[in-house]
Amino acid sequence: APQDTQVPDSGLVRVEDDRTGMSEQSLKRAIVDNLHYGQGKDNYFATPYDYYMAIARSMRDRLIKRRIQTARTHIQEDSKVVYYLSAEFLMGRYTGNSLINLGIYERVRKVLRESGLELDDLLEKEHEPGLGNGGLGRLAACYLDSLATLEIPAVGYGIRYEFGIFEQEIRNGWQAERPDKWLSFGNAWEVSLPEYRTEVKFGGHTESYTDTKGRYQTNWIPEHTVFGIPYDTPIPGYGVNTVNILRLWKAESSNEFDLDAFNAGDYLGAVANKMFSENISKVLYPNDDTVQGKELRLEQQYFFVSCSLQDIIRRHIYHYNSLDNLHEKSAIQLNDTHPSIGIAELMRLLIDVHQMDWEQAWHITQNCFAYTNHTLLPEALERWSVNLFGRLLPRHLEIIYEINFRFLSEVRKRYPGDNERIARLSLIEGEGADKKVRMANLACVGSRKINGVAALHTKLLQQDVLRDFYELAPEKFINKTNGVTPRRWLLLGNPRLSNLITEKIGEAWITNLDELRKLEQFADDPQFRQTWREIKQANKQDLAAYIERKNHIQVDTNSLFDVQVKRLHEYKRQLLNVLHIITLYNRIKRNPNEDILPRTFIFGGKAAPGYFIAKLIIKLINSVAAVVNDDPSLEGRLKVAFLSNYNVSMSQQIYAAAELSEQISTAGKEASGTGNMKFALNGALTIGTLDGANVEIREEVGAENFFLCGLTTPEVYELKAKGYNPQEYYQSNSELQEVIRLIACGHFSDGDSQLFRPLLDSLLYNDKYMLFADYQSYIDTQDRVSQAYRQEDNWTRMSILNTARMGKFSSDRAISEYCKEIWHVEPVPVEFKEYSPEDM
Ligand code: Z15
Repeated sequence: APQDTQVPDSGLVRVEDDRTGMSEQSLKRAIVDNLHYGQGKDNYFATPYDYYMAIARSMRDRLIKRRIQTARTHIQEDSKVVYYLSAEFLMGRYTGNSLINLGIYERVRKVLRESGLELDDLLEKEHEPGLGNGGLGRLAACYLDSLATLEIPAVGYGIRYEFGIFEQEIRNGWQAERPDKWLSFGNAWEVSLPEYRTEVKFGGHTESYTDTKGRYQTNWIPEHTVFGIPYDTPIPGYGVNTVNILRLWKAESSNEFDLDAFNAGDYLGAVANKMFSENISKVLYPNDDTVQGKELRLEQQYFFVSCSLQDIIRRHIYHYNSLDNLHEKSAIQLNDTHPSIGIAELMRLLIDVHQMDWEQAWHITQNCFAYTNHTLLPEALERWSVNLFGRLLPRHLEIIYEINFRFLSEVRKRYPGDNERIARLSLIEGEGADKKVRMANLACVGSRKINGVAALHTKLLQQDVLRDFYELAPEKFINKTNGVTPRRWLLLGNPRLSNLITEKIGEAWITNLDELRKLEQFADDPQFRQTWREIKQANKQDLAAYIERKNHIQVDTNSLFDVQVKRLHEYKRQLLNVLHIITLYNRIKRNPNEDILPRTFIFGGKAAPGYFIAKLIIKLINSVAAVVNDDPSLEGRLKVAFLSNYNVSMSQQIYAAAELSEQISTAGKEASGTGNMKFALNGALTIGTLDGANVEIREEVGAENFFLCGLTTPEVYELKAKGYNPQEYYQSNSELQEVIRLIACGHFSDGDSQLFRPLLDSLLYNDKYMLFADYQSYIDTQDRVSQAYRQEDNWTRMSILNTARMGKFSSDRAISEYCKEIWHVEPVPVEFKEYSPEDM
């Protein structure tokens, strides 16, 4: 278990300590108090869930006290605030993380043990908040942790989805989705603030008029309005008093609107309208790295962005009594284009509601916003049909046309007659009925800074996807390689390894991950290596027990744990991994005595419900598993396990137990990846392509400690340009042919030769992601992995060096760069003050 940091324990108990005290006695009293008065139970009636709630509430009390102090300090110091706007926050369970960040995990564990309760079991009762799809949402969560730890005033703004990412079940090998009813047993962590509810308009039309000062004004008369109710969750920093908030908006029907219908006698119609409004925050769209272009999605985006900007403006005016300095006191980060409608919305609020003139409003807007791009995939770029856009947000469409008119006038001056360039830069694409609003172009024009999420990704943005914008304003572009929080991804997720590290080098690594370098000196120490191995072994045993319980598969904990966990997507190439498994299977079948390294292949990840090919890949993995796991002639040398419902909590356990990390996307397709960092931090070695942040991971850990495979990005481009033909690779590779034929003849589908045809056809006749081109390189590299794993001592050495050299990939490093180079914000330390009578 993690070590506690120094927290005050006076040993004395006072009544007010029930909500703030950190002594064992105070904590015990607090938990009993919350059990009684929060859950209405005593120890006779209380269920494990009641105990979980009591612990969570006891931590929430302690955080709220610090939150109040934090908010006061930020106001007293006129601090500039970072607003992180994101449609997704994939937070994972809060309670363990709060115990860690408060530094009392061990103490609470001890207190509970004295009453025969096991903290770790109780923490598992928390329903994980899964308000995100994958990398982008989890990055937002890591960044909130680092912002608070670095004592930066910050608010995360998003949507309080009633249903988070669906729960995945595997039925007969296929993915099935079930709704994630995460709120049905209550949420101990949120506090609602109905008094800060915010009105959002939709539809209708605009009217222009001249005001009493003779100024031209526009009035938006909406078709209907919706309320946003804010729900706050405290976000504690590690070992500091700063507690920021995550503010999520829930949609509720507005009463005024209902009243009209009710008064007109249309009771059922009014209730139906109410349901329409409340639909907005109902469900998270389950697509990752693709867009669905649905009206409800645009409603969600505008809804939370409008609520958030109105909230920012309300507090700014309350504090400064003017909006002239808004951009000096706020930095608004757009997490992808999902909140980029905010640029038009801030213009509307400043001009139409606060009567600012265009030039000043535009100056403030451009200086408030910065935009993070997360993808190079064309199918992930948001483009809304002008028709739909104008119907839902008529005023915003006018504003976007005006921004575009002014922007293109400047462009024309700079590139006279270059009409193609002007068409590419325009915020509007196409002609006539299928005109589209390009949200990435809006984000670029309206932001002061534009960043990619890994060095290679930023370079490709500049050369490719956003090339015209880069040529126009190169000073706007900046790279911010992603990072992950060492609190959740090592301290909380891998207590055995954290304890060893702290024992050896002290605890400074927790907030200064570069300290891990000090582990290098032990890389050749036999005793240390031995302990390092024992820890991985223990983590593997825990995971093996989980797999046995859930999948009823017995895995050999001496086999190599070869893991690919991430969203299912063709470009991530889970299918290439499967081709390798079948290759090994064929080798054993060909020669039963072949000396093959025993491996356990572990998969996890969700497919977007409408993504047929991704779902078929899941079916293939499970079909291969069914054949391979039960074949006695393999003598247990190969096992395949697809773990259903992969989520943050499960991933913590998986990273701790992993030995080989599969990062094999087609070069140039994965913007960064962040799982790659979590694996290496926990001592797994990477087999990977030169894609996204893999490039930088390899630089840091050293080429000799990284298993490189596949084409590089320039090679991919070249091959595509000269006309890639998968047949050329197929016809000359007999091992590959054998693999494809085995799938094709129905070996993994009870003789059904049609089931996997769509996968095989796409490989043989198109192979958009060039699996065949990389097949041989991947297989050769996997063979090197097998040899290396047999050199136990050297493998352990490489594993230690991977962990030791992961300092760069802390989200603390990433966030301090954002603070200095994009947001221009400074830490604001917060003092802790006990209650006093003056608080009344
Ligand atoms: C998403 O999770 C990512 C990009 C997107 O455009 C969307 Cl819509 C969702 C991921 C990238 O695929 C991944 O490479 C990156 O590490 C992550 O965002 C965080 O930047």
